[in-house]
Amino acid sequence: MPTEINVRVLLKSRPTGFPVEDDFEVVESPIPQPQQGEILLESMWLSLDPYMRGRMNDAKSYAPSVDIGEPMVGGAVAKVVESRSPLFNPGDIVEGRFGWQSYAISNGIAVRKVDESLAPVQTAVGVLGMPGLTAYFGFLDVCDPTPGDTVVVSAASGAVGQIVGQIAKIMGCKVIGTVGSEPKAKFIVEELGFDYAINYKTSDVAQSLDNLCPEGIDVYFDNVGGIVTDAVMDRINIGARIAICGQISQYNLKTPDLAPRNLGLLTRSQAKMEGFLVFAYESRYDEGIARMAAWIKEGKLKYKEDVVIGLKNAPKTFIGMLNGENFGKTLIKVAE
Ligand code: NAP
Ligand code: FER
Repeated sequence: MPTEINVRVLLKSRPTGFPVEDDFEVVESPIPQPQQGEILLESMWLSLDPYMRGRMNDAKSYAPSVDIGEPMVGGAVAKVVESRSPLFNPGDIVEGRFGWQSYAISNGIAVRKVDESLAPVQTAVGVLGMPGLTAYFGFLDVCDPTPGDTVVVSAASGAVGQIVGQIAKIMGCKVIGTVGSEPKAKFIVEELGFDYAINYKTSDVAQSLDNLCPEGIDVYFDNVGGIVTDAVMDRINIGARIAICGQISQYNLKTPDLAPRNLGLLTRSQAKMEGFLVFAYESRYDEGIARMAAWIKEGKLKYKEDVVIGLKNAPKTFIGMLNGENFGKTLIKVAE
């Protein structure tokens, strides 16, 4: 039985606009005791993801809000340190929604054993977990790519975007990524094999798209919304497919942007725009994990992580990620 304390990060107040560190409270509590049928988990890696911003609001969603005074929600990779369940043994490495805390109790529901032979265990919340599966199913299923398609992906160096662009290359597409810095632009082209990058903060996105893809755009995988999406939409081809994965440019606005008024573009181009949630593909996760793990082993799929050590750093790291300060999949290393 471990002797340390449980560090927990609670939601202290609901932000309006961008969250601030004071919206969170770091507390120390005793380590909880598992009851019959339960397991005690020591968190190893906490995933920080944009959807968590939505859970800080008191608003209708696919999942309930975090209550004030409760630990923030979040996926994590953890080690079973004590088991009173026949399904788990001490030492098992598992993935589940264990929240922003160093120890958690679980009844084992929605807890997945991590196959340590596939890749480093933290990939279970990265490329071989929720963000990677979002890229895999969102691109292959929603965008229905064909070799030779011109594909644009926004937030292209991030957890989801970096995987979308590489899968698009594996599928024989031409790929353009939009990013918010020069190092990110260089990285997606030179390290990940994207054809081109556009820095939306320093260049005219519309003009860059005209230069880089005069043939138009067949697939748009949208992670951001806002001005990048406006420019892409103006250039979609007949029969284009647009996956609305996320709209991060809108998550922290006090007053949301006007709803899109350019939907006539979909009529003219006979295009399909579809929103999706990765959870709809749960019955096919094993397929996505196996295929992406094989691509990693073959050297066809790379993944970049942005690791910050210590749970107490989760609030500022999360706020930084919403601001584009992360470079790759944002992870908190909680413990070895
Ligand atoms: P991420 O890309 O690793 O990190 C977020 C990135 O968003 C930042 O690094 C920043 O990159 C970019 N960003 C922030 N503000 C922006 C703005 N105003 N305009 C343009 N870009 C901005 O995050 P992720 O985990 O991969 O998530 C990406 C998107 O996928 C999010 O919208 C998320 O909500 C969505 N998502 C959806 C599902 C689903 O089931 N539908 C599942 C997972 C994630 P730059 O430096 O490039 O600006
Ligand atoms: C995300 C953004 C939004 C996400 C889920 C949502 C799983 C869902 C929002 C809602 O239901 O309101 O990144 O990831």
